Amino acid sequence: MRRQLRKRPEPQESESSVVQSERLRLVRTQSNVDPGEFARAVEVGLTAKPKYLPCRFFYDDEGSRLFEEICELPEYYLTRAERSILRDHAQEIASRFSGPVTLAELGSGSASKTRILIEALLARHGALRYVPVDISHSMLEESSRALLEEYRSLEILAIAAEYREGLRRLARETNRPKLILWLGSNVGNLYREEAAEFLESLRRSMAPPDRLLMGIDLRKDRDTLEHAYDDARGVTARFNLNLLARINRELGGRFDLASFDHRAVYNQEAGRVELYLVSQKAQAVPIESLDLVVPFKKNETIDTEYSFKYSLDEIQGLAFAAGLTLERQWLDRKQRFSVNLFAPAADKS
Ligand code: AVI
Repeated sequence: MRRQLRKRPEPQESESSVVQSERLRLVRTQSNVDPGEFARAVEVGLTAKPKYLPCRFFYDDEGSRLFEEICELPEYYLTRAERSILRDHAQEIASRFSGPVTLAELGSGSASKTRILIEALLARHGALRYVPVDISHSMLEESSRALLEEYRSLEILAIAAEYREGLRRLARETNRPKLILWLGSNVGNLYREEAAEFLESLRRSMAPPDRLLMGIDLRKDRDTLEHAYDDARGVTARFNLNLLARINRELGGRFDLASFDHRAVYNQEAGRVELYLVSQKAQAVPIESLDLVVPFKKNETIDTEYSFKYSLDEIQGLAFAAGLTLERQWLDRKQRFSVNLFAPAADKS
């Protein structure tokens, strides 16, 4: 079951670039937009056994808005824990570089936690080049403009692309050491082997002085985890159900959202929270533009997301598999979340 990363043929180096101002350049790779992709994934996933939908499709405008809301929920400790670690250690991170750096970020979104590092790096080195990579062109443009307003000595190259294409573009930024951010435990939405493989390709794009700063959520008790993914206000339920709403909006689906439940289960052995949508009854749902009717049995599930959690040993194992060295690791006060600084392993670079 493929979730976040897509394997595609190597794309042609085709990109369109718009210079917005002296301090802002936006680059968009051609393969960034593929209007048929969602339709194909829905057809494949809803005719499979068991049914599934890849979690990368959560993030249309409504899904991105709901995700921002999730990040502020009392039960979703991940964002707060990561933010507190960054606040406590941003200066130490900035001091690890002796001169100006390029700060790159994968899946930057609204870049809210990034500000902490931007400020520390600007305070230490005076100037900063920020290179956010995100699939959403509109989010990139909006957050880049806001950052440039706030920070006069900042320069931005914003890349609207998927991670792999973004990395290829990023590898061309060679004039300064890079600090690459991959925050929010986004790595958790990849299978463990996929995560190692992706990090290895990321490591191959790094030069010896470059560093990767990655937020990784930790294994912990079932209660804390299941509440984090099934909050009392039902925001995560709406986020999950938005996948069906998106099929209705974009593909002429006739899902009745009220007849599906949101379920979050911690699979302790695999160390992952699993999200499902569960059909409350036997039903058949037409999806017009796919010319498809999807049958559901009562209690039949659609797998929508796995969110892998790591032990400290598993983080070391991940680093080893990817050819990275864990240079420094910080945990929050309750030891729920980790922020990790990796260097390319000396024998690999
Ligand atoms: C984006 N990703 C790291 C989130 C997570 O925790 O796996 C997505 C999420 N799904 C439900 N709540 C948050």
